[in-house]
Amino acid sequence: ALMSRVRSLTRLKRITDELRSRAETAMQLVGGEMEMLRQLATTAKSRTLAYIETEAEGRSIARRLRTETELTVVTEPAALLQSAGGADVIMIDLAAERNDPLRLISQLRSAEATRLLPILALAEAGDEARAARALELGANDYVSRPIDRNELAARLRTQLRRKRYDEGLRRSLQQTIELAVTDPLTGLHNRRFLDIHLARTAGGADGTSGFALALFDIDHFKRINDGFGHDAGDAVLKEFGRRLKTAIRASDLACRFGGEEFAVLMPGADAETAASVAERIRQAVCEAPFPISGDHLAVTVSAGVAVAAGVAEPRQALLKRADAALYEAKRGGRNRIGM
Ligand code: GH3
Ligand code: MG
Ligand code: MG
Ligand code: MG
Repeated sequence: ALMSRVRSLTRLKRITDELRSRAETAMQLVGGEMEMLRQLATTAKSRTLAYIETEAEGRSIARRLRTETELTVVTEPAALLQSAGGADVIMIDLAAERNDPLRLISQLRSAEATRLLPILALAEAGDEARAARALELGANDYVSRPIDRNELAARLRTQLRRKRYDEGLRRSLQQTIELAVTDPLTGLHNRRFLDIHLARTAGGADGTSGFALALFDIDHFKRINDGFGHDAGDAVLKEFGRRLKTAIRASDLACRFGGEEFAVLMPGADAETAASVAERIRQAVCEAPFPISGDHLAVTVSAGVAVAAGVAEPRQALLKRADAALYEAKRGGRNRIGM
């Protein structure tokens, strides 16, 4: 049982260390602070879901933990599996004869929704071997009968603290990743995100289905900056981002490529489809002036469209062709689509 406890704790530490290191690296990338980690103290009452074989003992445990957690007792494994996702901690009675509590632990560990939920086992007096087995299968800790109320409460709190800490790490990692792939001005994805997607589209399962890329560049954008100021320029970029987003399908990926250049990745699109999407965007820009700081600015955009020439084509080559097509559109007089 001691060895199993050590192994269980080692496993936990590995997961948390990995998570912390990723969160820290990500934070450093965007120059953020580990603020999330300092805000982990929380007073919200925890929810514990317990699978206890007999209702009488379930009631007794619930009564003794009343001030500690909001405890819901179920006497059937199916009921536990059904609502486990909403709990903070799971308690499992290893003495439950009718069903196989060890199997229940395995099931919780293999389901996505409960994979990381803290599991606290209740062991029979003297049945350390079974408790050890529970730890090996993924339980985080156990308490032996006769149950000492304070020990149970303390072990419960420990699991809860760990869960909140991990959740904090996970949240900050998630937020940092979103920041790292989002353009702050337009709220669209940025070039980093597009690059990741281009690489995936190349190597992914749908690598054989074609896709198209359209590059957009606002026409004479320097004149807008020069004539109306940089803030007006920024507002034009925002408005363009909105119109771009409105004109594409949910499965298309729009991003700010850099400066006043934008890109749309269209999975599954052929040349004709891609050209018509680009044309729709061009029209959405020129058909109505941009309402910017009391003015109405006439804005136009040019685009270059390229269709992936098969899985083998390097993504840089595709980008180059789209850029060349864009250059042709500019040379041809702007406010048009190049292919
Ligand atoms: P054209 O593309 O039609 O050839 O002309 P252009 O005037 O748009 O040409 P160019 O691509 O050389 O100019 C882009 C300008 O966009 C230059 C840069 O100062 C401005 N710019 C780049 N990023 C931003 C930004 O985030 N905000 C603002 N306001 N301007 C930006
Ligand atoms: Mg440009
Ligand atoms: Mg240019
Ligand atoms: Mg331009």
